[in-house]
Amino acid sequence: MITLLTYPPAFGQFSGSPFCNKAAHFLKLSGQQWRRENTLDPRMMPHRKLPVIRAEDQLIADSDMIRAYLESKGARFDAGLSEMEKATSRAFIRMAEEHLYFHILLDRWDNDAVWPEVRETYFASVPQLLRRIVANKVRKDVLKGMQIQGLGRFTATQRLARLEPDLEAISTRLWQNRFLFGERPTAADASVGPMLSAAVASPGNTLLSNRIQENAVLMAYIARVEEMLG
Ligand SMILES: N[C@@H](CCC(=O)N[C@@H](CS)C(=O)NCC(=O)O)C(=O)O
Repeated sequence: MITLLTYPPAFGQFSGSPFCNKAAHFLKLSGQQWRRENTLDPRMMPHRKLPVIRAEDQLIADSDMIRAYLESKGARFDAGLSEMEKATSRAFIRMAEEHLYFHILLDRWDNDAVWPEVRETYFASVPQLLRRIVANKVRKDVLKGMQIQGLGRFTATQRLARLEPDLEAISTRLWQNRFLFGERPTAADASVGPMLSAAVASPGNTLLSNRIQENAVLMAYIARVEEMLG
């Protein structure tokens, strides 16, 4: 039995982390037997991040490495896709995980209006007396990281403008398909779906969450991908 080490449910989602939600999608699609184990503390994990799976007495970190492990056990997430589609799929995955994700991070960590809710959710395991001190230090580090990454220097309006072509690219693929590459979910859906869904689930209303919520195609797609998690 595979164990998914994941952050607990948050903001109405399987987990507060879209990467943990992605890993759960892959596990579900793989047909393997698995269970979840919740933790809020990733410090003992190989990359000090989650998700991680425990399988055959090994810890496997990183959602892409979890995907590779499941594929090594026979899962075929992209069965039926052409080489050209697989290449496009890879680009959509990177767009979701290396761009959209950082906007979600900023919507959660760089927004004073929702920070108390984010803090109390993410740091619930830290004793109350220390919680604000620990959370504020981590917040400072996260926001410094976003300054270095670059998106932390954009205004909210500039960020939305930068996201717009990505959201349009996703919608374009969905005009005629239930999922990004056809009638059934593939690897790209396990990545793009949870990112869009996490953007909408973030506490408060952000320009990004409003933009997605106003788009019927994206909202129907999020619902379809979420249905897969059951
Ligand atoms: N590339 C990793 C990203 C995982 C990731 O960024 N996890 C975040 C939560 S969404 C985390 O555990 N962050 C804790 C930290 O950086 O201290 C994957 O695909 O699994």
